[in-house]
Amino acid sequence: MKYNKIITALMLSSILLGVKTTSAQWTGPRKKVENKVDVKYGPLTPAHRTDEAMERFRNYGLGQFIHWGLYAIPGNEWEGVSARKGAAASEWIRTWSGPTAPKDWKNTYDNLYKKFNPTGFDAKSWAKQAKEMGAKYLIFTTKHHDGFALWPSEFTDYTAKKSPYKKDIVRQVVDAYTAEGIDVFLYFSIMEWNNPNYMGKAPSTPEEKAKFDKFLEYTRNQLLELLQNYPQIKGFWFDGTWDQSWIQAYDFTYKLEKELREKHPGLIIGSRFRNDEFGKRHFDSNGDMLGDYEQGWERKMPKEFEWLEGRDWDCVMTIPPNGWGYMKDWSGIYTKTSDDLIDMLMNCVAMNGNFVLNFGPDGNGRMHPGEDKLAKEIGDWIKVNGEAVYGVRHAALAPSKLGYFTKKEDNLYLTVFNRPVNNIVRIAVPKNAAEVPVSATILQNGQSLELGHTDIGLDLDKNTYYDIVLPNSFVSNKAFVIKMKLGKPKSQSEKLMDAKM
Ligand code: FHN
Repeated sequence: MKYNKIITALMLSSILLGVKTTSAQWTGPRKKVENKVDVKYGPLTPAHRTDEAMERFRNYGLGQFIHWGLYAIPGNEWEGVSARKGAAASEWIRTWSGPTAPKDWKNTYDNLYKKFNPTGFDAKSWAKQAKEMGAKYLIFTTKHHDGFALWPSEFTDYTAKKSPYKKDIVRQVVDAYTAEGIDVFLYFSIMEWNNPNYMGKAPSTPEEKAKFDKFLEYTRNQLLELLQNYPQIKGFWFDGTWDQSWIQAYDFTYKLEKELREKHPGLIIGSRFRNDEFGKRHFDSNGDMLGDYEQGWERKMPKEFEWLEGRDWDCVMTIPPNGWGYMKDWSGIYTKTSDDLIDMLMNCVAMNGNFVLNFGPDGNGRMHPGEDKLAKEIGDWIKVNGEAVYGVRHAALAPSKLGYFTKKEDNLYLTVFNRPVNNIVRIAVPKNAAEVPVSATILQNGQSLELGHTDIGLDLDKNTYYDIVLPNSFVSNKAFVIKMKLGKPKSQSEKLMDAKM
C-alpha cells in the first residue's frame, strides 16, 4: 500500500513537471501492470458492456468512415501543386509547409469556407452506396482538426451555415443513413488548429487557464448540442486528444464523459476520449480500458487474437497508404484493392473486431471514382458471403494459412484467400473438440463438398484434421467461403504410442 502511494506520487509529479507520459501499446500483447495504483479517474463503464447497443456494435462487421470538410476542396493539391511531400495527409493540408507550400497558405485555407458549396452532395446516395457495400455503421466527421463544423453549431461561426452551402450536413447524413438502417457515430476532433482558445501545451498562466477553460466549455457545449440535435446517434468517435492541454484536463473530461453517458443511455465511446490523472491514455495506470472499445487500431491490426484479451475494437483503414480526406490524385501511390480490403475485413471479424473503411468525398460531395469502384466490388462480394461476416465470432481454432475462420452457432466459416494447389482444404481441430466439421458447402453456390477425417498421427500434435475437397471445376477469382456444419465427431483419433527417442 505504502509502495503504491510512492508510485502514485512519482507519477503525479512527473505529470506536473510536464514529463511525457508513455502512450498505449498496439504492436504486441499488452504488458501486464505489475504495481497497481489508486486511480480516481479510471473507466466509467464495465470492460465488457453487455447492453443491446454494445451487442449491436459487436455484430456490425463492416463500417464506413467518411472524412469530409474544407480539405475536400483542395483534395491534397493547390493550383496544380501537390501537397504530398508538404503535409502529413490530405485532411492535414492546412499544415502544408516547406518549399512546395503556397504563399500565405493557412490564410487561404481558413477562408476556404467561403467557397464551400457542395451542390453535388446527396446524403441519400451516399447512404445507399454504403448500404449496398454492406456497411452497418457510419463514422462521420462533424469537425476535423481545422475546427470547421458541418452542423450549424451555435458556439462558433466557423460552420457550414456560414458557407455558401448553408445547410446542415450532419442532419442530412444522420437522417439518410438512419433511414437505410445504418447506425451513425459522430467523429469529433477535440484539437482545433485555429481556435484562439485552444493550445497544445498545458495552460500554465492564469490567462492561459482562463482561455483553455473557455475552450473546454465550448467543447462541452458542442457535444451536448450534437446529442440534442441528433438523438439517433449511437456513439462518438473522438480524435485529437493527445495534447497535454487535454491530458491535464482529466477532471473535466471525466465529468464530461459521465454527463454524455447520462444524457444518452447506451452511448458508445471508444478509448481515445480521455486519460486518467496520471496521463495514461486508452488504458489507465492499472491497464483498464478507458471507454467501451479499443480505438487504437488505426491502419493496423493485431497479429494475434490473444493480444486483444477479449476487448471490443475497431480497425479504421484508408484506401491510399495514408490520407483520409479527398485526394484528387491517386497516381503514383498504392491504393488498396477490394481483395486487400476484404482480406482485412475478414482478418478483423475473425478476431471479433469491426473493419471501418474510409471514404473522402470531394469538394462537391462526390465520392472518388476509385472509392465507387471499391464500394461496388466489396458490396458484390459481401452480398454473397455476408453470412461469414455479420454477427460472427472468433473461432477457437489454430489460425489457418488458407484464410480466416469465423463462427456463428453451429456454423464454421473459412474464408479462403490462399487456395491449396492440391485443392484439399485441411482444417485443424483440437483432438478433444466436442464439435468438429461434419459437412461442408461452398457458400456462394451451395455446392456440397466431400469431407473426411484425416488422422495424420503426428506425434505430440494436439490437433486432428478434417479435409475438404474442392472440385477442380470450382473456379473463383475472389476469396470464397467454405461453410461447415459443426457436430459430434463420428470418428476418434487413434491413440498411438508416443515416439521414443
Ligand atoms: O489526425 C487524424 C487523421 O487526420 C484522421 O482523422 C485519423 C482517423 O483515424 N485520426 C487522426 C490520427 O490518429
